[in-house]
Amino acid sequence: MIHTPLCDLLGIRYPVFQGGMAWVSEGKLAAAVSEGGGLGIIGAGNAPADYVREQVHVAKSLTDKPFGVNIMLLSPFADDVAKVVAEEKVPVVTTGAGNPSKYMKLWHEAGTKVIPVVPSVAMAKLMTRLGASALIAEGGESGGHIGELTTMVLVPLVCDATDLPVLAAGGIADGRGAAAAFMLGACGIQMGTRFLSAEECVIHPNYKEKIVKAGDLCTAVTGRRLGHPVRSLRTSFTRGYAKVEYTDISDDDLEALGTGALRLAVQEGDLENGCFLSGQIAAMVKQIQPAADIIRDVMEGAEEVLKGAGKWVR
Ligand code: TUI
Repeated sequence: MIHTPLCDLLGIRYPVFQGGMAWVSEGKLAAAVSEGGGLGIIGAGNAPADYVREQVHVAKSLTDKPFGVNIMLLSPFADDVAKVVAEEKVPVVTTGAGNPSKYMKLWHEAGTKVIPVVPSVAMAKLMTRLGASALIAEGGESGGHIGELTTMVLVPLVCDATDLPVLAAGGIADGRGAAAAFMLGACGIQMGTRFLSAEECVIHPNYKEKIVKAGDLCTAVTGRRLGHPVRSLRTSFTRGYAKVEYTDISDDDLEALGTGALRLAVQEGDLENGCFLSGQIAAMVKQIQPAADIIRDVMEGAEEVLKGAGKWVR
């Protein structure tokens, strides 16, 4: 059995987070992950506060175990969602795509543990100073909005920069990846893409099919020109975007190309216009299974790998 300080900090059986994915991780998936012994996380994305509150109630109705909400800080509703998290006394909040400093006091007063995604050493140090409970070091192999550094580089650098527990994210979907994360100094992992194939994940069947059929060169990054690079499956959407990204198209028109594309993928399974966010590791995701089985598979796999980790040592 793998047990780390993160398990004690949060009262969870396995040191595994399910990444808070916009439009994707609703209360049902988060509750299934928490019931399975990990930490399920509702993805607020660009959704209004009422929707997030509703999903928090769904999660509370399905599990007594701790769960979290992820706040996407570029959302126009981030301020309101931050308040909902405090009012509902959500046990854990994770943040992405920005700096959550201005909300830390509010969350701490509500007893909510703050676990930000940090894409750099500077952000790791700042969040440590401001009282974060742990940090998520997410490498650019991951799906959605990505930073510059890879998981292999970012995780040990962040571990060296903080005394807090660090979770590794980006490019992890099996026991080998989880074991490697522990070797880099992490004491937990976060997975997003692997949970896209969970039975309890409510995305359109076309989305799940694309994930389980994805190959090694399956993703592309769009949006670098606008300063927020996003990784998704190579589709007619990414090809169309790439064709115009470095032309004389205005920033507003480029931005408009992406607006609504994620919702089209998740809810309509729109193969033509949808943006199917995914990490590079989709190539390793081969079956649809319950969230609890995913967690168990990955952690039992990690245990096997770690038991054999000394095999080359003489
Ligand atoms: O946030 C994510 N992944 C996401 S957010 C998202 S929705 C979206 N859609 C279109 C454009 C942008 C977002 C889909 N996937 N992952 C966590 C993450 N956070 N990755 C990188 C960062 C990050 C980047 C900069 C965190 C902090 C940060 O700070 C910059 C600063 O100094 O303010």
